[in-house]
Amino acid sequence: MRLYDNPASPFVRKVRILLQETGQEADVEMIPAIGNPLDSAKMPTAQNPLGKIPTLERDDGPALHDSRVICRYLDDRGGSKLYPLAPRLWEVLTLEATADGIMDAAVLMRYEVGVRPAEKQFGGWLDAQWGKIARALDAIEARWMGHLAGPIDMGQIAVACALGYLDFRHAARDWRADHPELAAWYARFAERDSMQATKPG
Ligand code: GSF
Repeated sequence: MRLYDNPASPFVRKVRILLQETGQEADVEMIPAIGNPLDSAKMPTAQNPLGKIPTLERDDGPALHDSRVICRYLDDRGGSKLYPLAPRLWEVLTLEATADGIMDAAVLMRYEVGVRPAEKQFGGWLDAQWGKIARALDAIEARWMGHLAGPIDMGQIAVACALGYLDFRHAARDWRADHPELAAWYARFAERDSMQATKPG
């Protein structure tokens, strides 16, 4: 299998962490793919019409995307249980969707300042996207800490990837200031070998 990859991508990091946690990393070749909505030349548009990564090319079937589909496929292939059975599955999927939403907003903020021409950048857009991130972090701090204390699952991995991306691209926003319990959880989770081996760069 071939995974289209960018070491800065929090969504690709979800897949890379799952591969390490399930002992499948040797089965996947990483293919560099750097791009953005205005420059998709190096993105796998033949395998994923959206031109986004991660995209997983398989030898025995069509390419898979997006990160949630790829993670569920690899979790099934590895016989692991990072997606548990129902009813806990519904919580895990909702927590992963919350974390993915943080990543979506954080990536859009990055594109606003890193891709759009300076004269077209709009501060209100950045504040609106950060508002989604702040509400999501507040919700995790208020309602999900019990879940985060449970056995590792894909929701926890997605939250860790989202927080690592905030540190990587939006450190000045200091997400830890208003979320001490989440910060303490992340300090412990970030010590995992799979986290240490996939730091964004
Ligand atoms: C989002 C992937 C994504 O936005 C998923 O895999 O869960 N729903 C998808 N990937 C970004 C790279 S990133 O993680 O920074 C991407 O491919 N951007 C290029 C583009 O054209 O949007």
